[in-house]
Amino acid sequence: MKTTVGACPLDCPDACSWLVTVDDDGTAVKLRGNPAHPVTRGALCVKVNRYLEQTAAPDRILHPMRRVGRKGEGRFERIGWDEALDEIAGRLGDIMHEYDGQAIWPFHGTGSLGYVQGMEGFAGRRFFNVLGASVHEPTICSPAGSAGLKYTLGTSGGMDPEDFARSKLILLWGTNPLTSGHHFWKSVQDARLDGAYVVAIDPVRTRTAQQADEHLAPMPGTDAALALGLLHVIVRMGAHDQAYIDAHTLGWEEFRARIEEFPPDLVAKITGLPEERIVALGERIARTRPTAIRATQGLQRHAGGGMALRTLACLPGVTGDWALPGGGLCYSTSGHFKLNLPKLVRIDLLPHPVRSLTMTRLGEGLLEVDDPPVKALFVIAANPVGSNPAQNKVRRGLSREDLFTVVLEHFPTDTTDYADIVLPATMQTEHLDVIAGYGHLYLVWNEPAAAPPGECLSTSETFRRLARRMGLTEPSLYASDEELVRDLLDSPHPWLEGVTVERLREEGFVRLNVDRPFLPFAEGFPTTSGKLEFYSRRATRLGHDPLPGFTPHADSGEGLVLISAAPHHFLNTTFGNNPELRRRAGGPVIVLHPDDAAARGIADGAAVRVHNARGAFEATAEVSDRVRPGVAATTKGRWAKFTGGTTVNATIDERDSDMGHGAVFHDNRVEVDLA
Ligand SMILES: Nc1nc2c(c(=O)[nH]1)N[C@H]1C(S)=C(S)[C@@H](COP(=O)(O)OP(=O)(O)OC[C@H]3O[C@@H](n4cnc5c(=O)[nH]c(N)nc54)[C@H](O)[C@@H]3O)O[C@H]1N2
Ligand SMILES: Nc1nc2c(c(=O)[nH]1)N[C@H]1C(S)=C(S)[C@@H](COP(=O)(O)OP(=O)(O)OC[C@H]3O[C@@H](n4cnc5c(=O)[nH]c(N)nc54)[C@H](O)[C@@H]3O)O[C@H]1N2
Ligand code: SF4
Ligand SMILES: [Mo]
Repeated sequence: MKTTVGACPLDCPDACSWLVTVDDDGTAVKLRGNPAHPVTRGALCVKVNRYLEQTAAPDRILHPMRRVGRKGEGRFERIGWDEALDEIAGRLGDIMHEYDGQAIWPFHGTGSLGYVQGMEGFAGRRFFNVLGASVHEPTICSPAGSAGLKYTLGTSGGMDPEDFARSKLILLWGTNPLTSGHHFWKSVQDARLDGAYVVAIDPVRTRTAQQADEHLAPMPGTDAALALGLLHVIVRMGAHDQAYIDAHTLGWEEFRARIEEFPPDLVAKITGLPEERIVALGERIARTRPTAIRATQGLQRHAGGGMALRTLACLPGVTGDWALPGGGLCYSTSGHFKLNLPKLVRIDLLPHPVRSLTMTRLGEGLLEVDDPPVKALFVIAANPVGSNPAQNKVRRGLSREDLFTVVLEHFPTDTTDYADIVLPATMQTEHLDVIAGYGHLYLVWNEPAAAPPGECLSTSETFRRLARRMGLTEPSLYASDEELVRDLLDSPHPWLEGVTVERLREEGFVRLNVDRPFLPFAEGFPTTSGKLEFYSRRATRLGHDPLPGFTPHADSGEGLVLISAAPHHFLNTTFGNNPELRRRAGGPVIVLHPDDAAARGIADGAAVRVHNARGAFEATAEVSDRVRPGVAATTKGRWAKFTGGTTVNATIDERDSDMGHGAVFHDNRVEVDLA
């Protein structure tokens, strides 16, 4: 028996460190949380506890396959790697000859956040750069919030989640950590032991909201107005920190005038919250130092998602919390990892500048983009039929007979059904990688523990072989996995000093070289002015309001606002095929407020059809005041092939949010009828 250290590759803030026990004949027999990692603390989650079961699942793809049926049917024949690589190389050569490399779209998803095999390093990107392929803009998850925060703070990185243990007031704002990254809860518990008060702000009474001391349920997409209303109360009380504002912020007088425009009675109308609850929370923030805000991705999947985070990040600038251990805001820590991404992805290998294609507008990209049209699509660790907006449009795009689609996968998803060639990919216990948490400050090492089953190849190796097959001579295309990590770690930034492959291997994880508590803006803000920018020239230049403000929902009008947030038992569509997790999750449910259900003659447990002009799906109604009136809730992550051919994503629009081309998953109006 031997034990190998690894890292969970899934798109989850916790980036757990795990230990794999391998028996004498090389089979991985046990996978558990690493007790030495200060955030993982020996526990994984309900999903990843079944990771080894997934690696050995009977539906795992073990060999290259070629389509024999119609696109979408999912009928394939087994072929060899040689045949698969020959066919791909031949088709790519033809497309490049007839069009241009930009007719190729390397569509990277979030199935793995590894820098070597996954999205963070755009595995295979060097290869695509040499071909001059279009650049993939990874917009599906968090770009709106990140872009918004950058206007205010100069970075999307904020507090260390571990420092929430020092907070006295915690606002869990548009985040459901007990489902979507439960290791953060330890910090909340520690803070509570020390007397902290916890408020959840979420249109839905989630698992997390149930555990909070107080729950406010605003209408979705109104958070920026709420933040301005809270600031109104704080400023009226004179509780703003003038000394901090003078020393560390830009544009206070202008911002103060904006705050004046949002008195609590108006904010009550916008948010649907009682005025006295807004005032009470404003007063509580005014008198509680340090106050910390945990706001994550759910909050920004709206037309005004970028503006929401931009505005929220001003709150600790007004109260001075950014200067205090346990004060400030945390969205994602990924901005703090100053890795050498340019050296890893080598954008300089592009023969000429190329266009970008936006991940969340795949339907449009396949059906409407011209000059050149997309002729080859590589889907890498993504399941766009399940996870993208506009499911029906995506299916139409993927059905194009003249589109050559290659999917690298573990399982026969709704997307592999449209592939011309399917390539079997290794899973995390079978390849090398390194992961950065976006909910902590550690780099986590993943050593391969077991041999890949069947003919599975890692993504990095797949692209080395394809490069050879195409006769490409650029030496960096043949870098080994370990060389790729060395390029990534080759950074002069002091926070990465001493972070080496050797140490990562030896220790399993390494914390960034930052103090504890971590005050990210102790030396100033990484904006042009060096200050927190209430007033942003950069925003103005890029066509936005110079000041933080409130941007309303775009999908206005009739119907209920449908939120489709993280499911407890799946991770996006990953694990959506696991029989035990499917059993525990049950079928698709839509939660309706009793008033909204009554207005439609819908009783608890009724079969309903949820629809809008974009599409429809079927679900069972749960009538409950867990949702506020006007709002309905379901979860993402189902496989369409198990739920009658469509999921909630059939109802979602391909529209961009206000910043960063982010998606608008929760900015979605639907009607609900008895089925
Ligand atoms: N179990 C599990 N864990 C996951 C995932 C999963 O699928 N399953 N997904 C992973 C991924 S990819 C990500 S990006 C993260 C996402 O995790 P979160 O950032 O937690 O995102 P969501 O689950 O989309 O939404 C979080 C909460 O925001 C609320 N919300 C939606 N709109 C609004 C709004 O306008 N205002 C307010 N105040 N609240 C709003 C929703 O009701 C929901 O409870 O989780 C990761 N972790
Ligand atoms: N309705 C609704 N939809 C949403 C959201 C929402 O809030 N509501 N949230 C969105 C968010 S936050 C995200 S991040 C996206 C996620 O959307 P995607 O990025 O498409 O992620 P998944 O659906 O998990 O599909 C990932 C696939 O990658 C495969 N995979 C995993 N690891 C590897 C690997 O190492 N190599 C290869 N080749 N394949 C691998 C898995 O088997 C899985 O099928 O979904 C979005 N979709
Ligand atoms: S999904 Fe999140 S909580 Fe679960 S093991 Fe992976 S990193 Fe940890
Ligand atoms: Mo995500």
